[in-house]
Amino acid sequence: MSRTVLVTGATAGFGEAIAYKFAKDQNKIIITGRRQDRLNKVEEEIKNLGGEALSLCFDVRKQNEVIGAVKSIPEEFKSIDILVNNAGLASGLDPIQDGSTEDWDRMIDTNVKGLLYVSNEVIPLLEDGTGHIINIGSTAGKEVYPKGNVYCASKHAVDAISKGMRLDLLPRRIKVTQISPGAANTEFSTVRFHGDREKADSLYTDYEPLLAEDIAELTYYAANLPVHVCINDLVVTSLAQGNSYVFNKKK
Ligand code: NDP
Ligand code: 8X3
Repeated sequence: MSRTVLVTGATAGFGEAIAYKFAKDQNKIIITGRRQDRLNKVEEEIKNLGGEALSLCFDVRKQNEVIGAVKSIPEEFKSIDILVNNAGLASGLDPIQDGSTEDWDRMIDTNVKGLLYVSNEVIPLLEDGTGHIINIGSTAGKEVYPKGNVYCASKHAVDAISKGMRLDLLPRRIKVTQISPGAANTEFSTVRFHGDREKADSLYTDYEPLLAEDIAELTYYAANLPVHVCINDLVVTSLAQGNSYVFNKKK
């Protein structure tokens, strides 16, 4: 059965891997992000894998852009089965007393308000009885780690929003799943350190972190269970991670 899947933040990391995983079943994939060149590349790859693709280039922080993008979805993509709220980021890793309000705004506007803006437009397009929202949370949404302050707060908000969505959408029989990963080697830390790739890479040495493909696998699993089964929350780390901040590194 072919389904329509909208994945926010599909130009890199988890979202890109999720788009490819779902494309293999000849699904229709709506991919979003701010980088049009990346969207073009992912769209091409989805087609190579046998899926149909539609790109929407917008910033989840800008409500008018979100509204315009969802309105522009053509009829054949408009009946959405699965919304994957994945777009998100960390900006900075500083003690609260040294934090930048610009970083704080960026994280709250993207991870919390952006997720809400997209959900507000897409929930009306989900089918009662078969619709599914999958929110990408984080272990940072379960437990705060040193210097994680505002990023952790934004992911705790995703945790609460996911629970709230599940209650409110219960009468419509729309599934709400949160997937809460630990550290994974994507572009996440390069973005967090404002482009410092070397500093970002140093976080993933001496242990085997999660990969984007691991999260794609779990998202696909959650979306392919019998209709009466809903995974509420799936907390996942690599074998080297014991909670949101304790690691078993080789050195
Ligand atoms: P990446 O940086 O690799 O990918 C992030 C994606 O989000 C990109 O496609 C980016 O697209 C998109 N995005 C960011 N800001 C915006 C915006 N304002 N508007 C639209 N799209 C945006 O990171 P990950 O794949 O690792 O992260 C994906 C999600 O997973 C995030 O919510 C993150 O918090 C969460 N997470 C990550 C973990 C990790 O260790 N990597 C662990 C747990 C959770 P573009 O730049 O083109 O706009
Ligand atoms: C991203 C993982 O550990 O950097 O949510 O917070 S972590």
